[in-house]
This record gives sequence, structure tokens and C-alpha cells, in this order.
Amino acid sequence: MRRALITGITGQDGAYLSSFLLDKGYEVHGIMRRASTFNTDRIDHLYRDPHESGARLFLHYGDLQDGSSLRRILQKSQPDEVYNLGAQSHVKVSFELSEYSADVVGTGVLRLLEAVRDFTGSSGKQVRVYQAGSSEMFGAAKPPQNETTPFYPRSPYAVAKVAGYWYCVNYREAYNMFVTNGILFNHESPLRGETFVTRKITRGLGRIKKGLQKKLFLGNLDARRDWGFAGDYVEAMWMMLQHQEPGDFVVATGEAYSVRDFLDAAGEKMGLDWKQYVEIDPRYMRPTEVDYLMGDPAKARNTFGWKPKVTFRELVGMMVEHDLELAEQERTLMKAGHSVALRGVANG
Ligand code: NAP
Ligand code: F7E
Repeated sequence: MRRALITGITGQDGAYLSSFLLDKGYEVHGIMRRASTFNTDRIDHLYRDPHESGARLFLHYGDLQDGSSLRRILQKSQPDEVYNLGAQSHVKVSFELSEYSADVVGTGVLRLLEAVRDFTGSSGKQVRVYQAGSSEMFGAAKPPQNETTPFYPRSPYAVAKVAGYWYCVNYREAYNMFVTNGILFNHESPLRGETFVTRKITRGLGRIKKGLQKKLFLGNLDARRDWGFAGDYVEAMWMMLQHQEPGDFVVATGEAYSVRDFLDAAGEKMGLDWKQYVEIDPRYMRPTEVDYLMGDPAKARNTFGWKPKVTFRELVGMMVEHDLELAEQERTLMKAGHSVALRGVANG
């Protein structure tokens, strides 16, 4: 049985990737952070008590800021493949938490690579590493962006991702390690964190539609992004590690839409005129914005045959349906006398 270790298993991509790898027959190990509240909502449905026979998902406490935890977990889990998805992944928050973001997103990659290098040295086991790079690394570079486009990062998050990218290239060249950088453009789903703009929109409009909220406050509606479906993108991560050689691969749909386009599509699907409810709040603007990202995924398509399956409209539809249902559940709870608060959205 092949074994995978995933950092960031409790995040959006961690949940989709775990499910994907379990379906492929893998034993999956995940690194989770200690938190005072539960942070495993996205993977609870995949988890079985390890005391039961047949359990194939195992969770370990660890942190990308703590190198010894990474080493210990590598020893324990003996992985064939490591997927580094852990990150402080919010671009706006990285302006507030710049040193922390640099440490987790940039130096965290170095800690993990060092731990894998030593693990390979002591065990003799060849491990394949996937690094979650980001289209944010292109930042201000002109679209369409591909693997040869020079990086021009525009946030502490993006600068740290560029550092992580180059650590990976360096370890590939210096130690002949199998380390692959995925350069993924924005990918969304009903599991997307509620402070990213797509989910903030489907959550907010869903609640407005159900009478739970009056306004939705947003920032720059003109930014353009290449939005795909997270389920499709985790398949690309896996395909990258099955390819005979490591490399750097852009994963994108090749189409870009503005935040305003997303509002139009979500509003139309809900039968709601969003212009009546959306207000601009400058606190959601970034000190330096990334205006236009649109990827060219030709290399991934030609090298290992990856293509996105879910279209932009299908993605919006899937998220709208999910969040209308969630708002309906909240309304039921409210009618039964429970208080219902929208967590965190005010800060996204
Ligand atoms: P996400 O939902 O924000 O999940 C991030 C994960 O990282 C969570 O499991 C989080 O744990 C964990 N984490 C945070 N700090 C950590 C630390 N110090 N040590 C270990 N784990 C830590 O992000 P995502 O959307 O799934 O994205 C996955 C990866 O792809 C990230 O590296 C992100 O930067 C990158 N990426 C994402 C996109 C996108 O559009 N989604 C595009 C390109 C690249 P908690 O649950 O405890 O917070
Ligand atoms: O913003 C604009 C905002 O936060 C998209 C992360 O997964 O993808 C993500 O980063 C755009 C930006 O994602 C609001 O200014 C307007 O132009 O959803 P977002 P992001 O910054 O593109 C990349 C690829 C990653 O790697 C990251 O980890 O939408 N926008 N109004 C807003 N954005 C937010 N969050 N909130 C607003 O109210």
C-alpha cells in the first residue's frame, strides 16, 4: 500500500486530496495543528477510529514551524509521497502577519525539505515531494502566465511562496531529490475558507437570500482571477508525483473572470440583484493588489494529460447550492431560538 503524508490536511485542498488518495487505496497521514477548538471539520467524514481495523487515515500533531515534529512524523508514517499544503494562505492577512507568514510559507518548506533529506539518508527511501506553489508568485506579471513567466510577487505571502519555490528547485538540483512545484491558480469549492472572495460571496448572498443578513461588504471588484474547482486540482497534484521526473507545472483553466463576474453569476443563480446588497469597504483592499491572473496549463496537459473538468458556471452553481442549503439550516436553527453568527467573514 502506498503511503502519503499531507501537511495542511485540515484545509480545503487537504480534504479533497485525502479523499482522492484514500479512493486510490493509499494510507494517508496528515499533520494537524493543535487548536483550542476543533479544526478537522473538513475531514471528519473520512476519519475512522484507528483502533478499528481498516482505518487508513491517521492524524499527527505537528507544525511547519516545528522541524522536530516534521522529522518524527516522517519516521512514523514512512511516506512514499509528501504533499506540502500547509500555509497561512490568506494574502490580505499576510500583510498583517508578515513575519509569521514568511516563516510558515517560506521557511516551513525548507524545514520540510531538510527533514525529508535526512529521512531519505537514514531510511534509503526515495520520497516524492509536492510543493503547493501559487499563481500569486506571478503577481504583477502580464497574463497569460506559464512556467517561464518571471515572478513578480505582490504580498508577503507571495514572496514567501517564491522562496518556497526556489528552495524546492535548489533541493532538486543539489541533492537530486524528487521535488515538484505545482503552480496552482485559484481553486475553490464548497469547502473553501469563508474569507476568500468566492466563498464570501456565495455565503453572503446565500444568507441575504434567506433573510439572515442585509449587506455584503467587499473590496476590489475589478480583480480578475482564473478560478477552477479544487477537486480537479488535487488530481493534478497527484499526477505530478506519478510523472517519471520532477518539475514545475502550472495548473489553471486558462479563463479569467472578475470578482464582479463572479457576483453576476452567483446572483443570477440565486435570483438576486447583488447590486442592491453589496457595498465597498476599503478595509478589504490590499496595499498592493494582483490585478489579473490567467494561467496557461499547456505543459500539464501535454506532459501528463491533466485537464479541468468543472467549468466556471458549474463551480459557481455548486458553491451557491451548498451555501443556500447552509443558510437554510441556519434559518431553521434561528427559528428554533438558537443564535446564528457568521464567523470571520468580517475579517476577510
Ligand atoms: P487552507 O484551506 O487555508 O488550508 C491551509 C492548511 O494549512 C490548513 O490545514 C491549516 O491548518 C494548515 N496550516 C496553517 N499553518 C500551518 C502551520 N504552521 N503548520 C502546519 N500546517 C499549517 O488552504 P488551501 O486553499 O487548502 O491551500 C492549500 C495550499 O495551496 C496552501 O499552501 C496554499 O497557500 C496553496 N495554494 C492555494 C490555492 C487556492 O486557490 N486554494 C492556490 C495556490 C496555492 P488549520 O486548519 O489548523 O488552520
Ligand atoms: O481574493 C479581491 C481580492 O482572497 C481574490 C489564496 O488561496 O488564491 C488565493 O488568493 C481577489 C483579490 O484570493 C474581497 O482583492 C475583493 O484580488 O479570494 P481571494 P487570492 O488573494 O487570489 C491564491 C492563488 C493563493 O495562493 C492564496 O493562498 O478578490 N477581493 N473583495 C476580495 N478578497 C477577499 N478575500 N475579500 C473581499 O472582501
